[in-house]
Amino acid sequence: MSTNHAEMMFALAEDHAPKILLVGIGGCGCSAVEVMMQSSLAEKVTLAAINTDQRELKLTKAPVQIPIGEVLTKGLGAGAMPHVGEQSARESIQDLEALIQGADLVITVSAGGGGTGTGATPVLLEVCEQLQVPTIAFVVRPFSFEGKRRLVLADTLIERCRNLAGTTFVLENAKLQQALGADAKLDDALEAANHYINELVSGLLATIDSEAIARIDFAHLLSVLSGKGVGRGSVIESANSETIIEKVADFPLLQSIQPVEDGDSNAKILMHIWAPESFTLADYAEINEALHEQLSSYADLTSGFSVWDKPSFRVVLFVNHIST
Ligand SMILES: Nc1nc2c(ncn2[C@@H]2O[C@H](COP(=O)(O)OP(=O)(O)OP(=O)(O)O)[C@@H](O)[C@H]2O)c(=O)[nH]1
Ligand SMILES: [Mg+2]
Repeated sequence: MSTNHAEMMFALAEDHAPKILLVGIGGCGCSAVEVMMQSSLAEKVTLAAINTDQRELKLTKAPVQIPIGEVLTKGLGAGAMPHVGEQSARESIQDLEALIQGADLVITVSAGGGGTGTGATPVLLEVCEQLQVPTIAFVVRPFSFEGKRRLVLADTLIERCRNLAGTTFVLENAKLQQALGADAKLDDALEAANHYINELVSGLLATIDSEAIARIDFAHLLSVLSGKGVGRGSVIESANSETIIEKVADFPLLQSIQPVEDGDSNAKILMHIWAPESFTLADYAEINEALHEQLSSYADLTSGFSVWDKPSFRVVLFVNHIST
């Protein structure tokens, strides 16, 4: 890919809008990008796909597609060998630099356990660090039935991302399996997982969306997602405003956080609520106050709100846990 291509993609962004690049790496990352191509996220960020496997890469239809390690792998994939994924990214480092150039934020989506995602993601994050571009990494952990080796490799990737990305969000395929039940087919589970990733990333960016009624600015988002913490994210659906407060306060994600002592928090919470049109700013203020009361004993809470055309509510919740 040429630098001009990246410049052209960014030139399409609204004036003064932050230039956000979302990069899917490897098979899982490319499938996630494929889902995002069909969603409204495609209008808000520049979607790019990176792979050693050229067939998977082309299937994404992403506007920016970067084959890596063409000499090393002949475009056939990294064969579940992370060192091949890593060397492939190094072989194509100039293309990666050209991709990142000019971005205000880079979000990576990849899975640990295979070769390309595990090996190439840290190289891309390193390039971002060198170019001083902030980063957020979404890392998928494989199903436990895929075997211990894949899980160990995924944990290695999470560790490497933690040292490089502003926040590393960990998504567990196993949790999705539980949610879908034992009868779910693998393809359906992966598809559902990719839609979930899309909802989480959309939720994260909704916090800065200019169409939101209550939103934060881009610099604020970056500050919440900095500190090299481990992030967890979740989407909570609710039929009415009363149950939101209950569901959020009871949420397991928040239970692992230590309550704040001496006013010093090691966790930051970012939350965005979608509500029906009938929902007023006063209603939002009420929910917000209740949540602040419940959660501020745990952490620093930032929230926003958008109106949508559905009768129900949705909350996207992120916790960035920074170890001290
Ligand atoms: N959620 C989700 N997980 C996926 C998907 N595809 C693969 N995975 C998971 O990701 C892990 C790594 O697979 P891939 O992303 O395909 O591997 P890769 O990075 O392309 O590695 P190589 O093919 O070896 O180069 C798998 O063990 C699965 O658990 C997907 O579409 N969605
Ligand atoms: Mg692959």
